[in-house]
Amino acid sequence: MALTPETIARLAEHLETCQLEARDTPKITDDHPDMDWDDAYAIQDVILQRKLARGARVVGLKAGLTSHAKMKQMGVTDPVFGFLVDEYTLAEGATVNTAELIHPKVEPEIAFVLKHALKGPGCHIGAVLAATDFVLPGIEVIDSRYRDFKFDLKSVVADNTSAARFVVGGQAVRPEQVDLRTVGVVLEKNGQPVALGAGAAVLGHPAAAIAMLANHLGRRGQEIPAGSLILSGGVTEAVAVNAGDNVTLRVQGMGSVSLRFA
Ligand code: OOG
Ligand code: MG
Repeated sequence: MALTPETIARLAEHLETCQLEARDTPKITDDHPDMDWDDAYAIQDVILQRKLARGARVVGLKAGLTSHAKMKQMGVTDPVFGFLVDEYTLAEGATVNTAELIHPKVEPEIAFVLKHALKGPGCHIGAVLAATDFVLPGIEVIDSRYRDFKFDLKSVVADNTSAARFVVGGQAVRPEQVDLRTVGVVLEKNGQPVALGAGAAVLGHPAAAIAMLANHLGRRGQEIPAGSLILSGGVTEAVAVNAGDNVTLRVQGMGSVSLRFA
């Protein structure tokens, strides 16, 4: 670790305050260029501890930057992982108050719900599919706290991978009922398709993102608990949204899920 515990705590407070007050900030590596991966995940963890101390509940986990479309859009090369708490959860068809967000974007995702825990190292898509109870469509609303969504990987990890809101819905299906590589994904904004893809855009198979998360946690002596909901990462590039927009995600054989922005 390159940063002191005091600096980690101060950066966590800064980033969380930006989230809660919908204010942006330059990326934190500008002032801390020697920050390392452990520092970045430690800052994310302090943000989680701050939320838990206020009574938040962890409702799931997320993988991000798992598709080439997303990596290219953000100019980075590796996936990142974050947490989901109850304050991020939206009901199907909910209205998102954009005044609480800085510059929201939406992403089409496949969500996994596990019936068994997953533990790395050595976790692979076979183990993920065996541990999966069902998969369903999800829209993630990301909202980087960094000015103009300009960040590097360590900064975005510290910022809990831009997590802000998410919704899951549509039709939950068992993993053996769907080929998650060829499943078609259509994201519509105001009735027009704005991003299209197939599941294989996510690391060749969305379950590979879950395996990577299990292996990442395994290196830290942690596991993905049974019952977890996990977002496997945007299938396409993220799409900016504004007040007045309606967004619907349709996933082949898995129904649709929608959000409105006001
Ligand atoms: C980082 C979060 C990316 C995804 O699904 O790729 C993410 C960002 O692009 O701001 O959640
Ligand atoms: Mg995402």
